[in-house]
Amino acid sequence: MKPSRYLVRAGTYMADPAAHVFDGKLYLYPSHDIESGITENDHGDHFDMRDYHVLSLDSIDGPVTDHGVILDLKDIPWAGRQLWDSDCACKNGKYYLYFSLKDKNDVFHLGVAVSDQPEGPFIPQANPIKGSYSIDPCAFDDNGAHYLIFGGLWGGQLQRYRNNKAIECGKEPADHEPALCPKIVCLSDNMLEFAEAPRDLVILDQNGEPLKAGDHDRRFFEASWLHQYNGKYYFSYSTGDTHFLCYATSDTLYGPFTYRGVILTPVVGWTTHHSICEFKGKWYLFHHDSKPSGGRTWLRSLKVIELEYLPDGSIKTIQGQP
Ligand code: FUB
Repeated sequence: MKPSRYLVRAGTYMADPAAHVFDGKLYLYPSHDIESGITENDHGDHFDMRDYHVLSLDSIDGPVTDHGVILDLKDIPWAGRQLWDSDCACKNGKYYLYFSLKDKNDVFHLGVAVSDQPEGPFIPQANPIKGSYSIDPCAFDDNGAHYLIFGGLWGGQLQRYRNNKAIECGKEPADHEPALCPKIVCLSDNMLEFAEAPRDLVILDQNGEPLKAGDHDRRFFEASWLHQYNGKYYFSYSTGDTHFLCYATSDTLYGPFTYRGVILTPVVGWTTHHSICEFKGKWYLFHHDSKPSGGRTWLRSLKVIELEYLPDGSIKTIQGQP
């Protein structure tokens, strides 16, 4: 297997790559990291991104085309600050970019912007998606029915909600209590709204118990991704403060999912975020690290490496710092 490779030239910083194949081409929808001078803190204020680009590749080893800015903070009517992770879905020839953004009250919501082509430009809706909160939308197409999976702790504000309602005191549950879950929601026919109330995507341990909030090596933190392999649903995510990319599997879309293991051990940098995509008959992990920026966690670089499934459907662990 080939070693991982960086996808964007030195000095350009991008992260959180969401990979999709549209019309035979591979498209990446990353966050666009910048140096804005904000001091690093647990709220993630230093991730102060202001626009999105889209990248495309005709072959996995070939050149990467940067299609330039596809959506700018200044063009989003409800924008406060911080364009975090995004993802894209295609339905009936239109493309929908789902993104994480703080409103003018510094509260994260999910937004959507529409284009006639995968490389944009995307036109944002006037308001965030009604009922949306937190960050990191992953768009999943289940045979023509479209879903978002989302959520992220700490700076991603998921701890401020219970049962889809904002709570007075936004704390994580105690260590012995079930961990907060990522959310899954079906999208409306027009792709612009939630068609239902978001549900918990529950992750169980091998004994069938929900992972506990204190299980920092395995519990969900942020960076949701969902894909299907051999008829099973694979939900993968970051454990945040322990810096693993993990996965859990289920026979059904809404779960519950069962924890299966680590896909990627910690990389250089605090965050770890990814997507998994099949392209021309091979499976790949797209992710980022902060090695090229000398460990500056808010200046990340995109990488790709081939993913290996074992005969029992498990994923071979990749070393983040080989
Ligand atoms: O890029 C900003 C945030 O960092 C993302 O939304 C998180 O998943 C983490 O990668």
